[in-house]
Amino acid sequence: MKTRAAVAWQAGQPLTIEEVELQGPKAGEVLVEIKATGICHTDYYTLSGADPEGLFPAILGHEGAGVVVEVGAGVKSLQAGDHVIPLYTPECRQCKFCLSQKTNLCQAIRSTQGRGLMPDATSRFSLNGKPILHYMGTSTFSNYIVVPEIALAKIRSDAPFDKVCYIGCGVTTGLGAVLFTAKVEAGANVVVFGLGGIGLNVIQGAKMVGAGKIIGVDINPARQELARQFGMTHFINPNDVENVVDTIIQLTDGGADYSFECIGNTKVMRQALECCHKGWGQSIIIGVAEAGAEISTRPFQLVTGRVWKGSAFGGARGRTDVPKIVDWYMEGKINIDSLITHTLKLEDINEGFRLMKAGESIRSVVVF
Ligand code: NAD
Ligand code: DAO
Ligand code: ZN
Repeated sequence: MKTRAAVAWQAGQPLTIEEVELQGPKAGEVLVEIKATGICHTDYYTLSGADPEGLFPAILGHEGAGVVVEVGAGVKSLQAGDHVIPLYTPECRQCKFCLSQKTNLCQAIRSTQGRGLMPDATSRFSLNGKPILHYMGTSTFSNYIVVPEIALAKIRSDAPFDKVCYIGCGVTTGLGAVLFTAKVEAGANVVVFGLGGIGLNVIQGAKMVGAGKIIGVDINPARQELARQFGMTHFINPNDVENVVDTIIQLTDGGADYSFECIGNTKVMRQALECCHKGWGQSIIIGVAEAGAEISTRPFQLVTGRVWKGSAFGGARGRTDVPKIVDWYMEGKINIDSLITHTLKLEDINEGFRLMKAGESIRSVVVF
């Protein structure tokens, strides 16, 4: 079949809208009509050429929601008409990683997904006979996609696609880092570095669990108002204080119980660790730093009890946790609508990237 898609031909170039050839689902695969997709910072990171594993030509996008059109042989858990969110972190429930219950990093299709291919090591997308690669196993900038069954979360059918698509990455990454990775407890003091599409969801998660002080740090003062609506109690603009770490230590009587780095800046990662409380403070790295970057601190920071952790997709097990997060949205327990600042047509997808780069949007959503 043919599908409309935004194709990334090479790093640094705008996407172009094409009628792409899409092969149907093979065994264990599912054809999905994508109804809406968010544009995430990570799509920009890959398109910019900064991602050393970025492959071209490819169809980017990893934050979508849609409807199952057809299932391949052997698919048991889904049928045509089911509403789904594609998962760039699948959940096979059989690999060593899934069975460990210690991580959400399912490895069942990792090697082919990392090469932009389906599990049989081929692409379902092509144009003029030449293959176009998948991206993060999802490629939600295409109106129709083929995805392995283990990379689809089935969600309730009354949830609006143009809002819950954001649960496919940003919402789950932020909330999950608080709930699943850090397991923040009520009353804990939390510091969030970077108040963008991820950081605001960390704030929302911290508020949800009843955190004490929720301190936001951002160089963009315009982020303050929305962050306060989501539960931030104190704001620090690093440009207005002499030393961010000292300011946080004073505000929290010795340091944060939990800090979250939601920028991808290795210098800020160090501040996020060093503002943590001696003896128990934990710092969670969410931001993706530039290729080859390294983090540093004095080892004594760790000897004296501070803990450095990372979080991918919020530590969420997609098929298990994503439907629950959709329920929370539908029950009014979390706010997504205020974070979706722009809704665009596929033809205007490059405008979505411009808005992100200019810091003018929190989330732009493309509706097909
Ligand atoms: P964003 O651009 O919307 O937000 C980043 C925020 O950081 C902005 O408000 C910006 O003003 C602020 N900022 C920039 N430099 C700063 C500094 N030096 N000090 C303080 N604030 C600063 O980005 P986002 O969509 O929220 O994504 C944040 C990061 O998370 C990116 O690196 C992205 O790739 C990564 N990410 C990680 C995962 C994961 O699973 N770990 C998932 C999605 C995104
Ligand atoms: O299992 O080795 C692996 C890789 C899992 C990829 C997890 C990606 C999370 C961070 C990238 C940001 C995604 C939007
Ligand atoms: Zn697995």
